[in-house]
Amino acid sequence: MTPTEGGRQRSRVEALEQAVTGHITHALARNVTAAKPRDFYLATAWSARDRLAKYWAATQDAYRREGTKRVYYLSLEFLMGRMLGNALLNLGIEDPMGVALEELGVQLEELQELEPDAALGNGGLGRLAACYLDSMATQGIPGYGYGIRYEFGMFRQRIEDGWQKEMPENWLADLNPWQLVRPDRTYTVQFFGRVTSSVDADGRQHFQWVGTQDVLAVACDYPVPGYRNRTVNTLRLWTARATEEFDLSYFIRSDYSAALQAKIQSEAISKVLYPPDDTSAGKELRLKQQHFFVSATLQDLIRRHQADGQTLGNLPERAQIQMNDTHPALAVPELMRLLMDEHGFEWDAAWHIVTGTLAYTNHTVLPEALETWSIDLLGRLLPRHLDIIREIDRRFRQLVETSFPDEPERVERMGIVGNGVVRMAHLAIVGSHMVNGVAELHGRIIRERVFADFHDLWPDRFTHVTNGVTPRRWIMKANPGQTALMNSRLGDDWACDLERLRELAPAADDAEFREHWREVKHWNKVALAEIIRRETGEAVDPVTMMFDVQVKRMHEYKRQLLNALRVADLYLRLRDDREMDVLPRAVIFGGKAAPTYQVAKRIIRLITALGQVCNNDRRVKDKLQVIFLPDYRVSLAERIFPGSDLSEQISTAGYEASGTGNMKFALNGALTIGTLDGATVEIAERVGRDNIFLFGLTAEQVEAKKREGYRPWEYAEASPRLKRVLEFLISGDLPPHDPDTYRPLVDDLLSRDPYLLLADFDAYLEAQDRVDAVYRDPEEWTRRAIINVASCGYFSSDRSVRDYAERIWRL
Ligand code: D6G
Repeated sequence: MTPTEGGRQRSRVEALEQAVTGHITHALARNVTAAKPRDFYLATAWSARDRLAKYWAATQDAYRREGTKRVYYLSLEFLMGRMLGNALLNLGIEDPMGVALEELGVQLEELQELEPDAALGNGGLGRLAACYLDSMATQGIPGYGYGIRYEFGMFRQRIEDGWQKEMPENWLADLNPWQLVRPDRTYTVQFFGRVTSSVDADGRQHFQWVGTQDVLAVACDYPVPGYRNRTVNTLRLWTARATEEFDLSYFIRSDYSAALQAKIQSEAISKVLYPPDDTSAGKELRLKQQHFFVSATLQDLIRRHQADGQTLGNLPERAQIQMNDTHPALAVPELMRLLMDEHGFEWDAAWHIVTGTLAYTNHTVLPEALETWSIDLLGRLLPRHLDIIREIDRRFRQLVETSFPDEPERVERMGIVGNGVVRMAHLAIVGSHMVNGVAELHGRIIRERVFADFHDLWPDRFTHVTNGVTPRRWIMKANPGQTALMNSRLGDDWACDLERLRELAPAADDAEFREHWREVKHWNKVALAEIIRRETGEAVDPVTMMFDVQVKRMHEYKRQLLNALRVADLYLRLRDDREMDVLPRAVIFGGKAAPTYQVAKRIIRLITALGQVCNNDRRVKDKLQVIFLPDYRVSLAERIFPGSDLSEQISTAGYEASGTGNMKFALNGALTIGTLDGATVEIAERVGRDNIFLFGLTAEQVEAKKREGYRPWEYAEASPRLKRVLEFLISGDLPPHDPDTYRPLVDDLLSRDPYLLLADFDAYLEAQDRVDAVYRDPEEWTRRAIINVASCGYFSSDRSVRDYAERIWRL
């Protein structure tokens, strides 16, 4: 550092110190000497926000002035995680802030731990939304996230007697330093009521939605800083407020609870995130949430468009709306309604605007997750929308009939309204100009299978954009050790041009670099081991044990159960022969099960039971430990990926649309054992088949097996090891020592096994043996890990967002 640089650094530190102490004194009215860590956290966050605020206002002004097209990312879920570390990193003031706080006698690291995760999402879909916001801001794209500010986010998971227990997550219990409440952006959202019509002097029919129950949507803004580019975008989340604080007539009669009833009902809308994972939660409140956030968002963006001096006719040139799954699909009828009923457009002109503006991302091929709403419910809650949907359906069916004459079954299959329900995916496809899958394979599956009829009609409407993750949070922030090592080779400007990781490939053959690489991994494993000890009381050895990790939502198709069966097999073999020469492993699991998903909860119980038997058997323990890390969430994930050796991506081929955990592992130097599913296919293509452990049936083979009639019991008959494992599960040997606890799992595997665990079991064991062999050669393992990182630059969400911009948003 030159003397001038040193001087500049000094003055930055001093300015930050002043900012922090200033907030403690003025905003918290507290003496700095009496300040607690929580006060320092708030003051630090406010200091960061002050700096963001300046850029925030300037960015929004520039968007207005320059009139560039805006992108609206509508999502019921945003899994943002913690914001402080990210804000400091992106502002480029991490180091001086660290020094400033140190001089004030506190550690930045510790303050960061005080921030509750903003967990307004269930899993991959919500985290993807967060990564895309980061990437849009980093690339200077005028992107806006729109969703709901749930008072209670994703539940906190505890393990009690081995079972999952859900606790409410009150992330707003304390002051939230990031949010900017914007009462000046409040909209009325209507529900229920009825539709009347009138004819004007020109003979045009007009519809009025009357007698409605209204709820107010109040904006709450969160800054989304780009990486060191002075751009700050907005995440705008809506809170529900009652139109009248309370009904005064009841209040006067001292009936307080009746007086508050309406308020409670209205405000329930933004109370809690649904944790349905990917099954459709057939709940009225969920539908209310969807309409609530869609309506407020559309009103807001129309207002902004008009405030820019534009007429609505050119909305598609100035605004693109990306629907993250079908949860925002009511945007189709709601935008039609706003354009026709509120802004006087005719049907055709309105439809042109709607389809020019909207695009839809599909995230799942599970049939049970394709959202539908009963006509009764939708018609009661949103009568005008149902009318509009029926009219869209009528016109659409006509089009299909003309395009495919004499194929009435096809028309029926493609209908938006049918069998008493509205099919939201069909509504979203018909109302969009583009529909995309989230990985290459998934794109193909929706074109050829799930939405084949639609693809026949509109081949050009379908595309795919492979998911990505932000390297700022998932490499730089999560893994400072690896970042520093990479900087030593690449300089420090690879994070916004991740394809540059390629230049790391030659380092894989550099023994000294590999040595450093192993050191970094070692310390990351030490840190993870410490978390494991704190959270579970178990001591895992980062030196002798491979950390073999599967973290993600608990779901049958993700096959945590297959992993558990393999663990059980290893345990049984070790019990027979304790001298057996196997690679010592800590098999680590993390993930939440939807509270009503009994099978998934039973699988968690099985994993914790395996932990009880392995970790308490002194002679097995050195070779096999099983850990279930409770409360998997973004901030925990940031510690897990860097500390992992092996990434388990073992879903049934054809079921995982993309996955993003697979990318985070690979970019943090873990090798993957996996099936050819989702984006793992593309990881394999890039890292090369020698640098990944693939096994199991392909998507085509899975389909073929199902077509031919899959008989899982034959696999159990044919594989003695598999048979023994299944018998072990119902032997009563496993805690809680009741043979019936795991019997439903075993019965289902032997009779239906819809996700083909038994068919892939032997291949999985064989692949794990290959893992063992390579891990025993640390030089080779490290070489492959470096190659993995060097080959995965493609999986930056910056690239994904560029693909969206080009193929879908036409920016
Ligand atoms: C954010 C930041 C603030 C800006 C505002 C614009 O709250 O600086 O003025 O967004 O909001 P709209 O006027 O676009 O709704």
